[in-house]
This record gives sequence, C-alpha cells and structure tokens, in this order.
Amino acid sequence: MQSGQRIGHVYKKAMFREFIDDSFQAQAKRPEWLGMLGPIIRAEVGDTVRVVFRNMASHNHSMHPHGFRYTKANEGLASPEQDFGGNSVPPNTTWTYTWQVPERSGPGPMDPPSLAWTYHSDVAGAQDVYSGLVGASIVYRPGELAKHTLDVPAPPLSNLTEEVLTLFLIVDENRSYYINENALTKTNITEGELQVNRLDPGFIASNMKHGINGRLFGNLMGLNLTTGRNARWHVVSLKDSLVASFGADDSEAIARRCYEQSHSTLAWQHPDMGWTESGCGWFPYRLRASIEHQLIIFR
Ligand SMILES: [Cu+2]
Repeated sequence: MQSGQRIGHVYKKAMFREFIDDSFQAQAKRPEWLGMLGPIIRAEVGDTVRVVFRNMASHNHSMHPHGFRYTKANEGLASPEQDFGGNSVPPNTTWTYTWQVPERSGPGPMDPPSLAWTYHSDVAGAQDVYSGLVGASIVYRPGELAKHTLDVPAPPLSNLTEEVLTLFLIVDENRSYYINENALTKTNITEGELQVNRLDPGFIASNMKHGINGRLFGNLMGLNLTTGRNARWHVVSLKDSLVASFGADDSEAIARRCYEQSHSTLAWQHPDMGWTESGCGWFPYRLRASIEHQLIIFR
C-alpha cells in the first residue's frame, strides 16, 4: 500500500515495447501474461534476428540478448572500452541489432521443441534491469515456430501448442533509475517530514518487489491454458536461485541451467505439458527464492 513513507505497489518503469510502425506510434498487441516484460523474441535455429531499437526513455539503454551470437557492436553491453554501437544507445536514437541464432541456442535432442532465454538492457548493469528493461526470447527447432502460439487460450479449432513464460525476479527498486522520482511523487509524506528517509531500512526493504513478470501479489493475469491441449510453460530467472512449484502438493519439477558467469536460469520446461480435466482449474503458482538464507515466497 502507498502510505506515508512507503511507495506502495506502483512504480514508474522503463520497459521494452513492440511497435508495428516505423515511427514508433502504434504498439503491437501483447498477451496480458507478459506483464512488465518486453515482447518475446521468437526465432528458429539458423535465423538471423533483427531488432530496431528506439530508445524512448531518459537514460542510455541497450538490448543484451542471452543465447544469441553477435558482434561486439551488437552485444548490447556497455563498458569503458565498449560504449559504441548498440552497447549504449542514447535517448531518442535508434540502433538496429543483428543477432544470429546458432544451433547451440536451440533445443538439444532430449529437449522440447523450444527453449527460452532472457534479454535485458545492460548499460549500467543491474540498474537497467531494475528500472524495468527485461524480456525473453524463445528459440525453436526449425519448423516449430508456426506450431506454437503465445496467445492463450489458442483458437479452438487450431492445433497449436500453447506457450507461456514467467520470469521470477526480485526487483530492487532502490536501484532503479526512477527511485528519486518514485520517492517524491508516489509517497504521502506529511509536511513535517519534509522528505522520504531513503536510508531507513524499512523503506529499503519495502522496495524489494517479488514479482512474476513484474506483477505483484498474484496479479499476473492471462495465463489461461486450455484443458487437454499441449502447452509449454517456460520459467526463467535472471540472477536468483529459484524453485518454482505448481499445484497444492508442492510437487516441484526443477532443472537448472547456467549460462554466462553471473546468470542462472531455472529451466522448468516440461515438454508438451498436457492439462487434463482433473488438473484444470485454479492452482497456486509460487516461487521460493533462496537469497542470503532468506526464504521468500512469490505467489
Ligand atoms: Cu545478462
């Protein structure tokens, strides 16, 4: 709740959004379950991905993709030696990223037909992600993309496999570019208080937001898979060690896959998960994260 010295559950964010026109006026339709995430970049092994990135935010940003192959100018990761090209795109400018999708990005022989990766802005490291600039990609075996849909429920007469993705992330709003603005405009301090006490441990703790696709307190909507239809539910993370659980019995299907040095992803990607009559209906979907010996539960 927004009250006194606390910001509450609504924060200003910068987010990746997809446009359907060259002038970046009309946004593409997007599944409700995406929440805060940017558009899902979908590609098959062997494809070349091109993303025209227009920075409409107030700081330099980029797109750094996991799982793709790129040249240095297309890495989307700024450093003192690497602040050229697509690694640090200033506000109101455009960069076109070109990424290759090599075989190693795609599913292996024992994997389902698609695998998920994440992408994020990486000019100031975690500050970019905590400001909201994060999304995901799905890489398919050749010929598989057209057999899947992110629009759930899928059209009744199609035989498309439904596919959704959830990113579990603890957003440290204290490290967002917008923390000063949020503290100023989204609190209700009294005249006597003058300003928000940014060093108050309670304030700092209140800005650690445990979300699924950026939505808090079970408010992620639109995960409406169809009974009896094939589905794939990708579970990804950026940096925390996570356990996701489906259903009331706490049955956990976990696999962990590590990539890069600093990122781990929890790859709970069950092949062709079928939703049966007995398994349909509401079920609790939550996540436990073990961070510095604290047990945190997302719902
Ligand atoms: Cu990364």
